[in-house]
Amino acid sequence: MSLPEYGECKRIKESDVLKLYSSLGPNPRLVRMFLVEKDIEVERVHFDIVAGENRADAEYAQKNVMGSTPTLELDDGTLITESTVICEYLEEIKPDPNLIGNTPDERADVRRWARRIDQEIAVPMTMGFRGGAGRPMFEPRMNVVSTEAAAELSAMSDKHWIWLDGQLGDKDYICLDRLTLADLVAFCFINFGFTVGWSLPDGTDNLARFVAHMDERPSAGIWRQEE
Ligand SMILES: N[C@@H](CCC(=O)N[C@@H](CS)C(=O)NCC(=O)O)C(=O)O
Repeated sequence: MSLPEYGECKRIKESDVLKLYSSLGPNPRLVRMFLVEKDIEVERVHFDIVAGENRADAEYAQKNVMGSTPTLELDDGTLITESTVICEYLEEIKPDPNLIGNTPDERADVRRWARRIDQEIAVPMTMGFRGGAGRPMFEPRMNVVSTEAAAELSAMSDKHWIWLDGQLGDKDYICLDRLTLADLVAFCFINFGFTVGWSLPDGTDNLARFVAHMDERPSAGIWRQEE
């Protein structure tokens, strides 16, 4: 049995217009950085999530049942949600430059790191923020944990940032010795933290160096834009 070549799923023509429903926040900004790295242009629909615009729009609720951003909409109306899934999709329609691995082994490496960062760091960090400083914004719109649990989750994610710092060591990138989705996920959640008054925990000098060199990439400019 011959398997299709990775990257063969090219449903998109150059002329097609992709629409990204986007907002402030690490998830849409991850996709936007990925798009810049891939040199893919999209039409952007911006929601003010602080004002809850994304949740007040009945049409958007049909496009993304979670009510959150980002959502990618294709010319034919196909909807793709979940930030890392959107990145995977973009990699398939435009394999170069490669950001998720060229071989099954490389892809396993990138996906394992992206998932570890997402699950072990980004999820507790986000839940800690939503149940802590972000409670006034999030409590009316979704389930949030108690203030005590939020503090524990924030402390847990800090410990895991310190763990990631050790894994990074003196390397420039988290895996494959080049820029991958894993670096973009880490960078976006660190920057999200900076936007809400968080700082890298003590003992993360490697991550501080990582942030400084990632900041030099044109795609990092997304984090300096007013929205
Ligand atoms: N698992 C989702 C998370 C999406 C998410 O939490 N998006 C945030 C912005 S970073 C959002 O829309 N927050 C406002 C809200 O949920 O109303 C993904 O990876 O795309």
